[in-house]
Amino acid sequence: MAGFRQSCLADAQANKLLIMARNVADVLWEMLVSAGVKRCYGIVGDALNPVIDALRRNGNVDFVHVRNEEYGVFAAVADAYFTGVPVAVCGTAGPGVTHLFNGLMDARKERAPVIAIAGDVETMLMDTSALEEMNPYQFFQAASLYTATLVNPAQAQAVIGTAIRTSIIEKGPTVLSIPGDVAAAEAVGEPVDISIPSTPVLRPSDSDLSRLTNMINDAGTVAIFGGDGCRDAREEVLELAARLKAPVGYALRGKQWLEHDNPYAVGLTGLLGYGGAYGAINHADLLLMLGTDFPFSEFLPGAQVRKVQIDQNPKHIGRRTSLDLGLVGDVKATLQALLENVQEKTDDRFLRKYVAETQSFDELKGHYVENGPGIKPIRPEYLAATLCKLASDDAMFFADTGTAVMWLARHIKGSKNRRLFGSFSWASMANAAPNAFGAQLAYPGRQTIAICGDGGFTMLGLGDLLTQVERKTPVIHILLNNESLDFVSIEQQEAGFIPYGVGFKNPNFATVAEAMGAKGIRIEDPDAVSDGLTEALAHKSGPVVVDVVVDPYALAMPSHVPFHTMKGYTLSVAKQVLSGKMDSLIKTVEHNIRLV
Ligand SMILES: Cc1ncc(C[n+]2csc(CCOP(=O)(O)OP(=O)(O)O)c2C)c(N)n1
Ligand SMILES: [Mg+2]
Repeated sequence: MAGFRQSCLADAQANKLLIMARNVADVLWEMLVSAGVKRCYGIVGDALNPVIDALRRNGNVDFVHVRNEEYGVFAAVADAYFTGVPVAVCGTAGPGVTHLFNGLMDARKERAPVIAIAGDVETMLMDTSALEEMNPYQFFQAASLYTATLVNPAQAQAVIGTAIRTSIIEKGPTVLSIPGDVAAAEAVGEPVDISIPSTPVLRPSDSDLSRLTNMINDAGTVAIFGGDGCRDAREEVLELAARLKAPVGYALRGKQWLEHDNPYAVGLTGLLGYGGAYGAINHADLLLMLGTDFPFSEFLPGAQVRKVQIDQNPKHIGRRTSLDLGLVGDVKATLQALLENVQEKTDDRFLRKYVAETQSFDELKGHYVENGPGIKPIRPEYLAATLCKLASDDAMFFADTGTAVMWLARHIKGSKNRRLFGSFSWASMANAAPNAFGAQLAYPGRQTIAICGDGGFTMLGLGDLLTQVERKTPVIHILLNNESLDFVSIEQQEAGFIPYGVGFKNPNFATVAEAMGAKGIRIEDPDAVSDGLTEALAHKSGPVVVDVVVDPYALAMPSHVPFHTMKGYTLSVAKQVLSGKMDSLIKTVEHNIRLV
């Protein structure tokens, strides 16, 4: 009996040792989980096999097997951006790793905490130009905030910890390159818990704040222009606008935080612009640019308007336009401090003028919406406005780079709980479907809508529709089927080129979707738009593809071409529209564009 007990004890001891023996990959997942990681999107293979085996044994991370690593990264970007919690992605040595790059650039631009695990060749093969070998430092230099290669198990805690902390605190992608032999090697030391500080409060010095207070108090009229940096500062921006009787314009990335339920909102400026924002910004005595790195300097005023910029990133200060004052600080903390001293203004004529201009612009914007039911092929403006009306109040909308962004900017209205997202700063095609997939995994059951280009959807979305079918994610894909890279086609025409390399033939995507196991709906007639969208929005048991045959000649007003490609014409059109001359332009452009 005693002997039996002894042998049981010895077995237990051995088991304990077995349980306790960790490899480096175990340490990796334990640390990632302690930092909040719940999902890892990617594709397995060679160097990653021990990493994925440790993930399986860990049991706390959902491995989201996608068909293309790039799809996984775009999903992770939306997931991480909205939850604020880090998300892992993985790809294996060489070609699997290179598929991560485009999405990681997007994570960098959108400031999403994405941690990439890049499989690497065994250490004995390093720097021998081995099969699938690639230098991660060189390759990821542009995208990653921190890149490390694990060559020794003793590095793990320090290096993994740095990758996690950098990604969360600096908000962006980091890369851990892990050779298969190091991932499988026995760990040195225990995993360490990651302690993440909450975001520190950053505000300008008292003397700078008092300079700003004086500038504001001295100004007759003030306009506000906000970007993504206003994400947590909506309340303060509105309070400041109320105090100063200041119209509030925004960049595309500020729209979802500042537009809804805001009596001071005056729309968007830039090539996608609408409303009184352009006029307000260019005619105020003082412009306050808050948390924005808006890249189109041509739409910002010259020396006739005094300009102040507040941003927590010092690199953003003064790089788009000359400033009278540039301050480094969070918008929220800075405005809270400012509101203690800034005086109330009583004259609200400036505000009322641009709010009224915004309202009348809304009517002009409605041209193709109201006439939509009678126009075939379907006008995308009508499609987007109908979608906006039918979608739920907490829907999350994602738009592909292409004309989808224009319709999102113009015709999808935000609300307190609605979210609008895209590859707004990196401007990659094909982001919307994966973005929506990632959001659906982060917020199961919430209405997630991807407005996709047909170019974008066939570039990346189609293959991974299979992933969505398997996962039964109820993402609503609205396809702008225009058999064209329409955005580029318009770009070419407006720059005086003959459209070339932009046309292609599509199948019936509803049939394709059905064949893949998704729900498919085809809409060809304008009077089927409302019913088709209603049916799609009600579908909860898996992905749905709504194939909408839309007018490829639809033009955004004002135009939307990057400034440097357009020799002044588009800028002039944009500025005319933003100055209230839209109806005559609709006619002019409509006629001219069809002549090309
Ligand atoms: C990966 C990538 N390739 C090329 C481009 C250049 N580009 C921007 S929009 C666009 C056309 C998009 O076409 P589609 O998805 O069909 O949308 P549409 O404009 O027709 O609605 C292209 C080629 C890009 N931004 N990203
Ligand atoms: Mg297209």
